[in-house]
Amino acid sequence: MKLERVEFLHAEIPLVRPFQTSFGVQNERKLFVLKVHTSVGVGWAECVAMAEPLYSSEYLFECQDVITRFYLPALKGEFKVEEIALILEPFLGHPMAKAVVETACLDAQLKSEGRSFAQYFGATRSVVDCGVSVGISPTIARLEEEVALYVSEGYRRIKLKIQPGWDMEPVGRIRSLYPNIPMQVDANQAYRRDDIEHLLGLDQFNLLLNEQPLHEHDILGHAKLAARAKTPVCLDESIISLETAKDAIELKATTVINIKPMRVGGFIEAKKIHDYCKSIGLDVWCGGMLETGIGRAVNVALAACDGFTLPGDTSASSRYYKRDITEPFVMKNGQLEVPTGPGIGVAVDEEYLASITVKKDEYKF
Ligand code: OSB
Ligand code: MG
Repeated sequence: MKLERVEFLHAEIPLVRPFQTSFGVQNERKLFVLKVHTSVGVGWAECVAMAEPLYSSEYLFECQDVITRFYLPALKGEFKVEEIALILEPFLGHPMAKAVVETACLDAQLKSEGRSFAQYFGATRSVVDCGVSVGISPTIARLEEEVALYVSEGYRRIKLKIQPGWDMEPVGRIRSLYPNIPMQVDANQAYRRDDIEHLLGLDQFNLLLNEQPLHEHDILGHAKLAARAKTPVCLDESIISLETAKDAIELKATTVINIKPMRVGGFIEAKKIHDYCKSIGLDVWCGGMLETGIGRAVNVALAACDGFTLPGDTSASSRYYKRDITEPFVMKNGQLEVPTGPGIGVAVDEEYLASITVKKDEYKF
């Protein structure tokens, strides 16, 4: 295929409730969407980088900058979608920026072939199990209310965000209210090696896993924790490629992986991590970044592959937004349906998107 023109759309969508993690509070999603016009048709993708470099080193406007300055010039002329990662490899880092370009081109390609992302991945499920990620609350009572809502809606797994000062007490409270629900925690790197002894306190709560408790570069620290803890350690931020996944597994720093496709440079790399983990019997689940329907659709398609052994952060649109920018993902019986239409399989509500767009740029070849 050949790229002809790329549109960069920036929008803001309020979240249904603030989402607080150890790195900050999000009241709205700053959305950055790529619409690529190619020789085989139009493709869409959503960049998951946040407005500020708080979850990872990437941030929105840097993504647009690296894409316009380096990636698009390098993609001038004919290429195959499967070659994009190799063409962009000399430009170090920025996996989220690379991922959004590759995913938009892949959407255009698959649409032109009449194939869905799920078919492309070789996915076998028609529905995926939903987990939900619950932010840090102002009070334990408020946390109880929010969790009660999600449990009543049918979520099959609860993930609680934690940080120093918000860990044993809220987790213990929710566990005592729901003794049997699958539960896990995520600190987004908020602890340090000195806290390992303290983190062993989580072992009493029968958790599925402890997600990224230490700094993203502290593989050794995670291995030290994993050697002592009963609760499996699950890396998120530290895993940015198949290579880093293999290394962390061999070093025993992780025994479960949160496969967040856009964090590892795109869905092709994410599928490789899935395949590798499946081949060695390691549990994986599909992470999320508060995506709208555009990004969620592809996450759900990937999560439909049979190596995903745990419910993902693949929640319903209503968990995040009053109005999604595609048809909403509606949860039934704790599951979402996998889109079957060509490409991402959902339609972008371009009128609504235009009405919330705050900035629009264009790159012409
Ligand atoms: O660490 O998994 C994370 C959201 C934004 C940034 C990082 C994370 C998250 C979530 C929510 O936990 C996942 C989702 O529901 O999309
Ligand atoms: Mg995480």
